[in-house]
Amino acid sequence: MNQSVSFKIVLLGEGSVGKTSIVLRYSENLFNDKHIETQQASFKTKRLILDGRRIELAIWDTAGQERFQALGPLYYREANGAILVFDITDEDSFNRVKNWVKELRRMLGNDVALCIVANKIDLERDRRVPMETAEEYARSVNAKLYHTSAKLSKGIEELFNDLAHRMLETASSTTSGPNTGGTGRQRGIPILSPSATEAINQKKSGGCC
Ligand code: G3D
Ligand code: MG
Repeated sequence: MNQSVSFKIVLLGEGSVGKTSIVLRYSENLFNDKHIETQQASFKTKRLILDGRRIELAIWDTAGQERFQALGPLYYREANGAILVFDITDEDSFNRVKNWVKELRRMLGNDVALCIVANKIDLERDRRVPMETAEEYARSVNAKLYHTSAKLSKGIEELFNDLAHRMLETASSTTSGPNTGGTGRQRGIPILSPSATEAINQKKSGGCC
């Protein structure tokens, strides 16, 4: 089998939209009804095989900095994919996603694969963001819209699989070599900084996060 390819994925969105729950559901198939205190900016790794290629996803969750408007480029730099989450029962959270899209496009260009995620679809009766509005918006910014419920485990696997496919395509279509993205980012090769590697090792050895 080919060499393993690593991608960095970041989760963004207002506090309480379900970012940590989505990561937890995908990485450990868990849902925690009790409030999940995100402890530090942390990431989980997930390995999968797609089209015969070994893929390693480094999935970054926030440490709750979004509550203080304190998430900056350090968090999302070098991301190959971004998952922008809103809560379908909260219109403000949808507007916040629009701001993130602008910022990511400005800072990372078009090479970053954007997924807009309408989470908490199990609360359909309290929906405040019409599905068509979200679909139309996603199309207008060349992002894909996904409908998920971390609680009921709906749409999560599809979200990450689809994103992994898209990142793989972007990496493969790089004609000038894997290291030379227009934004100067590395694409389709290991993206782990020494500190990130340390974090992984910590996690493997039962460390926090
Ligand atoms: P965040 O990481 O974006 O801040 P969390 O969000 O994952 O911490 O989730 C915030 C709250 O939303 C949590 O409830 C969590 O259980 C709930 N939640 C997350 N995903 C879903 C979902 O798909 N459906 C429903 N109904 N709730 C969800 P609490 O009560 O602990 O604040
Ligand atoms: Mg969180």
